[in-house]
Amino acid sequence: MSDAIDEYFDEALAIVKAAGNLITEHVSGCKAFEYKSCDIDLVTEVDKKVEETLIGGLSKKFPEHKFIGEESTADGAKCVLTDDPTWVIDPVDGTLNFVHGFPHSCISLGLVINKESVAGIIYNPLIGQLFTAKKGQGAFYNGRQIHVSKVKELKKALIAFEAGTSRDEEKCRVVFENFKMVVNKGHGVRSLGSAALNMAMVAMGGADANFEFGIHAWDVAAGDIIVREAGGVCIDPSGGPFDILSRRVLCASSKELAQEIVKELAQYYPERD
Ligand code: LIP
Repeated sequence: MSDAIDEYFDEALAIVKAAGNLITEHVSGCKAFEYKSCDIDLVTEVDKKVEETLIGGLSKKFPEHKFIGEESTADGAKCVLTDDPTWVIDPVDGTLNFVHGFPHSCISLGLVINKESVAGIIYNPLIGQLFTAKKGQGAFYNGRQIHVSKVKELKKALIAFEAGTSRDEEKCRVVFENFKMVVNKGHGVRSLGSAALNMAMVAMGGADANFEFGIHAWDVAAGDIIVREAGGVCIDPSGGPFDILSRRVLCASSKELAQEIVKELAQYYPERD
């Protein structure tokens, strides 16, 4: 299987790097956008073009592979995850950042086989950040192997955390409650505006944990394998196993830190993907 994953990964990486040029054409922000679910949930033509480029390139190389993409789903495609090799794509993760010209947006591409992430690429071409991992082969940042931090206690943990792009009242209440918990009990809060890049920060040991409710499979498929290959854990925020379609994620440098966060979190259960 690892030879096949190597072949899939190598082809995907070349396509991702080429697609990154579509993003770097807008270094000062992409001002042409449309609204999706609300005024802070946006999509640009670049999101759509990057996804088309990735799906077009990968389906040509691997016609039997399946795809779950953010913008294809927005256009009505169903999120169906089988055991087949499935590419789970966020073409521009951090679209709000991309519109504003805040340079923390990335292509997030995960390869899921038998419902398990086995390879991941998180590529921010705006500032040249490439995070990669393949099952059993470690996690890398710009070619250098990375490892999660050794932090095991919430009071020493820097937590990557997002307000999200939903105006739902109950979701916002939970966001504020959890923000207060982290500010009071953690070492600090950081918010990049991209779930994938937040998870990449945990993988490289820059942040010690990240949790979020309301994300989608395409936000976390790559980050899941990258964090785990960097020696971290990726679980459900209630403490159970990670479920890629649940729209809930908690990743951390250690299971001890993850379990302490689980005990403190106000929970939110969005509709599944
Ligand atoms: C975004 C995520 C972010 C989350 C937003 C949104 P998008 O993805 O990366 O973490 O807070 O709600 O889902 O929409 O920019 O691809």
